Amino acid sequence: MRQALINARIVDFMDGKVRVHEQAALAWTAGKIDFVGDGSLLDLSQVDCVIDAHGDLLLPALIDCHTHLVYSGSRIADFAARMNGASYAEIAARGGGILSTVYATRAACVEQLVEGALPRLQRLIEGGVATVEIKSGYGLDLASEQRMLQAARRLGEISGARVISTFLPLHALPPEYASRRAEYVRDVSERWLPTLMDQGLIDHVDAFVEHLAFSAAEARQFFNAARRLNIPVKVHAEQLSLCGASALGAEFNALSVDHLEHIDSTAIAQIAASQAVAVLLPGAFYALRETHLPPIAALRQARVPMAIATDLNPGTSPQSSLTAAMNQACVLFGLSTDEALLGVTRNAAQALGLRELARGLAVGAPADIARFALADAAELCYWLAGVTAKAVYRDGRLITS
Ligand code: DI6
Ligand code: FE
Repeated sequence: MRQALINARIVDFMDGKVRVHEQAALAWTAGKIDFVGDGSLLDLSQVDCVIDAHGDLLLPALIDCHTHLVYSGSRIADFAARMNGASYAEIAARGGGILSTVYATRAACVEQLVEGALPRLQRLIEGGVATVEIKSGYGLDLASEQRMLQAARRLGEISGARVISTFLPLHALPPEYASRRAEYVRDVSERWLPTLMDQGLIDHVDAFVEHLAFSAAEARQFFNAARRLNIPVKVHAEQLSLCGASALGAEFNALSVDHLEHIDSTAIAQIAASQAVAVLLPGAFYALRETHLPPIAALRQARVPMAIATDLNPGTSPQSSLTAAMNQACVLFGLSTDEALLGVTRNAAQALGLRELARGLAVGAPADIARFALADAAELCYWLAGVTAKAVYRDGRLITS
């Protein structure tokens, strides 16, 4: 069946310049775009289902390339403690923080994980998203990491969104390995990774490189194991301090290096010489009241592609609107609205290794389309709390309206 959206205003910005094509139409068959352009050139007798867009904007559906949206339990007490002056590290030391989410997540079965995460995913989709990356890392034992990754796969099936799943065992050291760090890194690299990969549960791997998490040397050991299995790498890099994570990312040809508040000019040159996308996570910067800004001007000058993601997680970025993250990237980090648009489409696709999606609304590309009843694409960045899409299609199938 061939479908088309007509009377649309199609926003094209894949080369970095935003243009709006008025009176445009978009058609697709079997999930692939086969026409995009002047509405008068589309032969409607060759279309089975015509939808009048009534002048709405059509954009490539948005891509949230960094989330931790599968988890159980609540971190509201952590938030309250932070608002009373406690730091993220203090809260972790007194039993809150990542490990409290780990205990709650370990106690949940796959169905409970799915039930808890689905409303968060649904809100992302309602905001225009059709592709979401979901990380593990709150299980931290083989069976619980497996359940998290199974929940991510299941969420993709239920919601219709394209879910990319990332194995993140180096997120926090689980208490049962407290005095056995080296053994933990070896177990996740040599045993858990191949096991979960065999089960088809892993698309990418990631590691949280930070003083309060894992060292670059520990992450290197894990990434070497991933390389042997041909699994692409991503890395949580220089969020709270400069730890050599982006250099490690460049060394392993990472798809992306994420956070980067504390990256320096040497590391920027290293990632600029690699394929890595710089994924900016302004939600965590905002929620933690960070003050050390990522060096956007230097990243821009080095022509490092920049993406924006929610980092949706219960501890440091409780937000399920990607357009709100675009607003934060503009207001807090100084991105232009055009940069923010590229950051949730083309560059976010690149950060997930999704070449076809990086082409945007082009003939032959997947029909991943977001429809917004807005006057101007920059309005996606304008509203503090984000905007809602009128409809979202993934591979030509409506996933919300
Ligand atoms: N960086 C973060 O900010 C989150 N994870 C990560 O690798 C924190 C996750 C949490 O506090 O639950
Ligand atoms: Fe994260």
